[in-house]
Amino acid sequence: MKLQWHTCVSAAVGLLAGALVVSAANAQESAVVYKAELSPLNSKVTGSDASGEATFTVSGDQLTIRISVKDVPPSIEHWQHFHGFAKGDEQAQCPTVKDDTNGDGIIDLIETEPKAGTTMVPFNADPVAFAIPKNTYPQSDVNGSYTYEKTVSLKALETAFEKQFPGQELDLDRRVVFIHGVPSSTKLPSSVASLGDIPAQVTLPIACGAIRKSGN
Ligand SMILES: [Cu+2]
Repeated sequence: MKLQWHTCVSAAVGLLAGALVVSAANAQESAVVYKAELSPLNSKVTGSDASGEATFTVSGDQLTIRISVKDVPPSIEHWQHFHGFAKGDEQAQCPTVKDDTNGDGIIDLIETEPKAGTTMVPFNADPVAFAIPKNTYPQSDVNGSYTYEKTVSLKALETAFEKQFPGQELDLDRRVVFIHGVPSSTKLPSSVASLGDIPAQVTLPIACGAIRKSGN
């Protein structure tokens, strides 16, 4: 009788533990996380090795974008986006020194395009509005750090994205994150190209990371 009771209790404890494990697994399953480890670009211009991490957490209809960087030029605004290919299913990649096709020692925005594609989603005050040249990007502090965090409706972003890039889906794991920007006083050779009439100092890539689905 005593033995039976004991068996019964341990079975109940076992069931409870099982239920806890299952519910923890469900909670993990409901959020999908993508990550990009940011590596420096054009350190010779910036004078420091920018680094950081971008995470994209999808939970139901919510996409939370969190970008944390350090060792970027201090006290200026930093444009940041994900870039990718607007046609086909090519995987965007971060550029390397080999992509400095004009050999001026600087990888400018235009030189990143064959590897990384085009500017897609802005991580500014309103990513869904797709206003790329808008001064609502984060500003670094005096130590050259900042953290950007924004939660948007996934559906709203997907709808706006398809309007901008017909036939394309967000496909985060085919994209790369770029951080841009050096002080406007930075002297750059005239060979450094930019987008339209936007100063090359604003669009100069200073960090990049490929977005990948996270293991956890
Ligand atoms: Cu960009």
